[in-house]
Amino acid sequence: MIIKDIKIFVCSPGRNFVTVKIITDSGIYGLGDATLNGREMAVSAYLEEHVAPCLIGRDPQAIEDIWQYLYRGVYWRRGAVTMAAIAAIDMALWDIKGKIAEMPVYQLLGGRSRKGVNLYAHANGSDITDTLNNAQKLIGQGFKALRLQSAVPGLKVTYGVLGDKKDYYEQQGDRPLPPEEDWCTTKYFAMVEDLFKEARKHLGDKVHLLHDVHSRLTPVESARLGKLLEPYNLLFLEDASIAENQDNYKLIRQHTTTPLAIGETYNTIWDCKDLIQNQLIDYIRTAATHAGGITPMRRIADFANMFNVRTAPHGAPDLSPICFSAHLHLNTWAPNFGIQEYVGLGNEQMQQIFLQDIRVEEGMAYVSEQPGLGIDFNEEAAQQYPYKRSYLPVSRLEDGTLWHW
Ligand code: GCO
Ligand code: MG
Repeated sequence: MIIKDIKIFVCSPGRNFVTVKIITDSGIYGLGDATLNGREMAVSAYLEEHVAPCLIGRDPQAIEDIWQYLYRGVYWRRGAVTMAAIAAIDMALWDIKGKIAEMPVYQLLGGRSRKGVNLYAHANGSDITDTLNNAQKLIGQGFKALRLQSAVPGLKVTYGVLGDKKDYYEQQGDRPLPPEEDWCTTKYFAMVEDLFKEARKHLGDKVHLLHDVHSRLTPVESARLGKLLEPYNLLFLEDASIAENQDNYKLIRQHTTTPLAIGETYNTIWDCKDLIQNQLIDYIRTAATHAGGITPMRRIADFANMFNVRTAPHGAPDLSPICFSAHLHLNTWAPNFGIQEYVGLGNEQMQQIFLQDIRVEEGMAYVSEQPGLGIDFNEEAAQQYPYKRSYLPVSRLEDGTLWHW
């Protein structure tokens, strides 16, 4: 069997997705997600111009060799664009291998470790009451873990909370330039403890609560926040500080027992090596699409397992359903799986394009039993929703200084 053709699709059913389809001479094909929000066309060009020509004629079953060829072989290692491109190829090859073996991918990884995958849903709100009302609705739908985010009084926009806008695309209107948001740590601290105090009062002790800081705090501020939230028993505090310098987390860790999670922007195991081996975090949140595919996600999971770190893959709306499927296979297998972020199975247009049979019930997702990843891609439907240029926002402090978004 050889790789006969590789097609790259960029469609926008509400938001942009980059999809790779590897077609073999036997007719079997595989699908992968290469979406990099705000930089989609860079990955698409990388795949089209630099990756696809090198893979035509190769054995699609040599997943490991192809991964090494694209990572080690090119000299220019790592980086978000490169790793999203490699990720999509890797996912598509696992999909093909599963179809050849007539087994779902989780079986190829080592088989089932659990009956279903625990999810956490997002409860966002324009104020604390609104967030808690949304949380109650999700609890009513059976969710047992919730990420709580609430707008910060006095700021124009707060990450994770879009008010009446359904996504960041709508926020940009017809002028596709990065929207500008503001940040003030003092105003945030004035809100955040009340959010969790009220949440425990109204939602009780049984529901798991999580919170995303989206890298807005310095390490010492993160340490203070972790301590402040200890009484409310969070499942984890996500992205408290940027960890380009992984040592930042030593300071945070020394001061708090609130569990820590990070990793949604990481491209390789090297980005989290020190965090994991020094046990500075509790959950690693890498995504198959941004960390190079299923092959390295499996390595990260095994490495993390040695240090009592659990996996909690990123599950934002800017990862395609193909990535979500890949995560469900990894999560069904990984002995140290923790929890999966979940924002629904996509809008109506997405459901016409990405065809899947994932079941979500009572806050748990159940992986497809179809051979491979168990997801299909409707090319004609995708063509109806062409790419639209768009950006993620940027963030500035109130004096105008550019800050982490
Ligand atoms: C999360 C996230 C996302 C990101 C987005 C950026 O779900 O935890 O932080 O919402 O902001 O994926 O591309
Ligand atoms: Mg996040």
